[in-house]
Formats: sequence, structure tokens, C-alpha cells
Amino acid sequence: MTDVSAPHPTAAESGAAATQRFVTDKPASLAATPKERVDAIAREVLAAVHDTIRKHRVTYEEYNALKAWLIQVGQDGEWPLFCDVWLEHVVEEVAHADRKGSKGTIEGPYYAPSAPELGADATLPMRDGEKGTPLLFQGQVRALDGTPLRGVKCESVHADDDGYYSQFAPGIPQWNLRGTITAGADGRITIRTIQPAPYQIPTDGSCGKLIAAAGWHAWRPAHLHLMISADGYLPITTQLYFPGDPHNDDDVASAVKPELMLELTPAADGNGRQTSYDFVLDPA
Ligand code: MBD
Ligand code: FE
Repeated sequence: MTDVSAPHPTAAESGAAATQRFVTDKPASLAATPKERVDAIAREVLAAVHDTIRKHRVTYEEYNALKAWLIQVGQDGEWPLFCDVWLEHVVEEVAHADRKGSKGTIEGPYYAPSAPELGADATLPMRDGEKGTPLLFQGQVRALDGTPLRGVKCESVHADDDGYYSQFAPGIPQWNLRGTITAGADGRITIRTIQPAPYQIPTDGSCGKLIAAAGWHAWRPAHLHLMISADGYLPITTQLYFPGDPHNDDDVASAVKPELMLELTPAADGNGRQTSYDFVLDPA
């Protein structure tokens, strides 16, 4: 049965939007990496691929299928999705190995800067009658010694009840379920929103094709994205997850950590669920 209430995004549409976002927000700088380092990393990656080709006796037919697939990933704009689903988690692990504060995890391809400023007690922008279980989130941002931090900013974004992100799927208002929360001197934030649905990687694009060809699944468990910063502290990019999600233990993007699991209770006002989570930032 087809859902006529909202258009479904195509892989190429979300891919083009994610590629545009990346090119705008994160201009690359290969020049910043010394040539000795580029040489070592590129050589070792290529050697690992060569070893795999030998080990599995990859055929010309398979080699050409790979070339066609690589070309198609670019045409679909799915390199941001591919990289963030299958590579970013290890980059994040390496980058933040020495942090003593709260765990972060991957950013993924669907962040957009400059979400509306909503104050300390925020209701994320949403459509009239936005589908989904109401969710009340409360949190405090502190230093390693427990002191509440000043100048706390939290950017929050999540998928809707269909698993779609505004700006990366058609027919959703630009800032739907995206906001910037600014805490007062107590470092506390409140976010009123709806619970997101699990996210499925588009099945009609190149990443979906790889998943189908390999017999994998395309799911990420439901999650809230949060980016927390405070004056004089290292920012964290993280995601929080919901207990009981069928994909908490086999996230296609390998981004779940036990420390990132929420605890939910029925909301005090009887409307949906509530949860709290505190963040500890390392000094800059
Ligand atoms: C997402 O929603 C996401 O968070 C990541 C990391 C990759 C793909 C989709
Ligand atoms: Fe996400």
C-alpha cells in the first residue's frame, strides 16, 4: 500500500541535499595533511584493497560492477551517507578517545547549521498535529567536577514519525524538528518534541543497493541528535537512543553506545513520555 499523505524522498533527492550541505559547511583541506601522511594512509588503504582482491580472486565482471557502483554513488549524491554510515564511527572513536566527559557519537549527513533559537525551554518547530508520541527531554550541562556550565548551547535535530529529516526529504517545513536551545546560568535545557521513528537508509539508491546485494539491513535505531557546546569547553556531538528499539544492537551505522541509552517514563502530565540526560564537557 502506498502512503499518500506525504511524498517519500528518493535517494537522489536526500543525497543531493546532503552533498550540498557538506560542500557548504565543511570545505575540504587536503593541503593541511603532510604528504608523508597522505602517502602512508593512501598506500595502506590501497594495499588492503589489493589483498582483498587477491584473497577473493575478484573477477573483471566484479571489478566492473564495482566501478559502475562507485560512479552511481556519486551520481546519487550518496558519498556523505556512505562515509557517515560506514566510516565515521571509527573516526569519532579515534578523535575522542581521550575525552573524560560524556560520550559522543557520529554526526551523520543530516545536520544543518543555524536552526531557530528557542531559548532554554524549547518546543521544537513542528507541524500542526505532528505525528508521534510527545517527548519531554530535560538535561543539564556540567563540567567534570559537576559545576553547571555557562554559555551552554544545544542544537537538536531528529527524524519525524516516518523516519524523515526536514531539509533532506520533500514536503517537510525547513526547520521541522530542528532547534537551538540556549541554557541560562544553571546549564539546564528543556526540549519538547515528539519521539522520532527509526531511520532506514534509502533503499532506491546506491547504498541501498550495496545493503541488498550483501544481504544486510538498512536500519538505524530511533535517535535524537544533539550538539552541545559551552564557553571554554570542548563541544560534543552525540545521539541518544530509546530502550527496546529492535536495532539498538545492530545499527547499520555502528553509532550506538551503552552510555547513550535514555531512560523513559510516562510524562508527568500524562501526555507521552519524559526523559532526562546530563552532559559533562571536557575543558578546552
Ligand atoms: C542518520 O539519521 C544518521 O544519523 C546517520 C549517522 C546516518 C544516516 C542517517
Ligand atoms: Fe540521524
